[in-house]
Amino acid sequence: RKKPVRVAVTGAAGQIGYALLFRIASGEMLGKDQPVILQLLEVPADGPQKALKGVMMELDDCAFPLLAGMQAHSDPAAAFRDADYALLVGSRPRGPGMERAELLAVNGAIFIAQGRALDAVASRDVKVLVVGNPANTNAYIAMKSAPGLPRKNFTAMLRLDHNRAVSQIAAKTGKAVADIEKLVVWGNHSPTMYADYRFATVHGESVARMIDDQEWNANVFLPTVGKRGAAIIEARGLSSAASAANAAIDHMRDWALGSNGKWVTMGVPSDGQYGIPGDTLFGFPVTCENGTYKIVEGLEIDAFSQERIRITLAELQGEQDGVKHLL
Ligand code: NAX
Repeated sequence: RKKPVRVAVTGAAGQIGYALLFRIASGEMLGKDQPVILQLLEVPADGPQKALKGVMMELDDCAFPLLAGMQAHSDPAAAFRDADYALLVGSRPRGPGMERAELLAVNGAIFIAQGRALDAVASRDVKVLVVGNPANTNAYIAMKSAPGLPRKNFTAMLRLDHNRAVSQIAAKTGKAVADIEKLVVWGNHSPTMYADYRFATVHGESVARMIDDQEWNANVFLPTVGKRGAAIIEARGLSSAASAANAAIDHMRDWALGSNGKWVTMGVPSDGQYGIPGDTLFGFPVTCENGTYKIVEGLEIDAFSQERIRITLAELQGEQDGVKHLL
């Protein structure tokens, strides 16, 4: 029997948390033979702490064979102790009428504190996934606040955008989602991200050639993927939760257990690939093996793609410049 690993989850009483924790505890993230200890973080207020207790009661009631332990915390320094995995879901998303500077400042405070806590108490190999928005910039802040941990341990979630793009391509081509390979979403997790199917294939056949419609790409596909989050809110009255939790599971599973040669999209710190300045937390195509990811290099970037990448990079640099004075 394998030794349990410690999985910290923040925002654990929120709606993504509710769709996420049961799947982690059932082995869908780290494998059906890997026991887990859940270290759950919520804000100290009574309401969220009480709600968290309720979620833990339900986790108990599932009698998951792989759930080897469970803790509730209000202090990141306790929740992240010896964590092997940290899913940072809780954040302050932009509310109505909230200024950008205010958004960056409140999240700056949260992710500086959490980055420092990870630096102080987590496993040196901790794999960190930031889901809470603005995800790329929050991951950047946490990474910069944890100088004692390798930069590569910090990632942001673009997998939901990636999965949305795969699903749209499957619908357009009439092919199975499982057969679509080599798709990538470049840039920021925001409507500016660039979902790119130029390299995508189905059983070796080019998807771009199959579709052969640049007008559809620019005016239907990209806006559909980019505005999908808003469309879900419009339809459901709530933001994406189950699909976001599913993407977080996919991201961590592939990172930990490998992507079997397949490309997946992760937001990771740049080492200068594709002209993206070093440290920028950017969506790239990666492959994962033995617990590490590798950016797919050497892809050709045409003029249309260059312009889309420029736009999403400019937005991201604006966000990251906006928090530099805090770091
Ligand atoms: P909820 O508001 O349902 O839950 C968030 C929870 O986080 C709350 O229970 C809150 O008390 C807790 N929290 C806030 N600050 C915290 C802190 N400092 N430490 C610990 N817990 C804290 O939001 P939910 O729908 O679960 O979404 C969570 C985050 O995911 C939001 O920021 C949202 O914008 C973001 N999303 C990111 C996506 C992505 O693809 N990267 C997609 C889905 C989602 O929109």
